[in-house]
Amino acid sequence: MINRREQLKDFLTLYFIMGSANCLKDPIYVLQQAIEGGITLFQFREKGVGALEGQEKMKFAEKLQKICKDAEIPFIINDDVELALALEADGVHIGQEDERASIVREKIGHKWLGVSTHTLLEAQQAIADGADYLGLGPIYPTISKDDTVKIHGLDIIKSFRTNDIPIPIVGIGGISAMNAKEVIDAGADGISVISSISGAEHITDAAKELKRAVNPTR
Ligand code: 3NM
Repeated sequence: MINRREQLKDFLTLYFIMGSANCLKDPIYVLQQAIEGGITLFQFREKGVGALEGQEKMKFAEKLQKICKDAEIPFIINDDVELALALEADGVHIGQEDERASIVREKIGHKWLGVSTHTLLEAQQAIADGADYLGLGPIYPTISKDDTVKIHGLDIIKSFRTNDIPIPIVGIGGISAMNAKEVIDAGADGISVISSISGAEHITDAAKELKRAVNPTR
């Protein structure tokens, strides 16, 4: 049997995050093209100006989930535990400002739980609370999240590794095909991106380029 954590680590290689506010083109098309380009995991993050709510959000999530299911790409929901339970999503991702990780863990049972962290202390707490993987950022300046405070650079990834953080970590924030390899070389198990895929002119090519950068042998 495949170890659940080892399996998750592979899925984290090229982790695409998107909501309707991030897309220049039809989000359905964007996700389909991103999958064709080789993304390994998808997070539905419906935030920002004009974000869908209630039934509309649910219907939209269902459509994206179906596309992921057909392609065997795990489907993770940002922040909205009730939606994740209603849709039987594969996991939930939360930030420090969201509901406490230990409470989310209780609610979601064995679904994957990702937590955004910015310090070693936050990481240790997230692990104690039951996180399966950590998001770590912003590594570089980002245009996709306006409440980020400090740019951490690669040093934070290295420090998580030298302090033996035992669960997979993904770098996030300003990652592109130009800098993705150095994020992996610093010790991340994968990269998560919004704009370098959702904002690309040629989405499939952009995803392929990122995949080559993080995973040159496959
Ligand atoms: N979380 P892009 S940075 C959603 O630092 C998110 O925790 C961050 O978007 C964090 O790939 C970020 O376009 C935005 O830079 C990532």
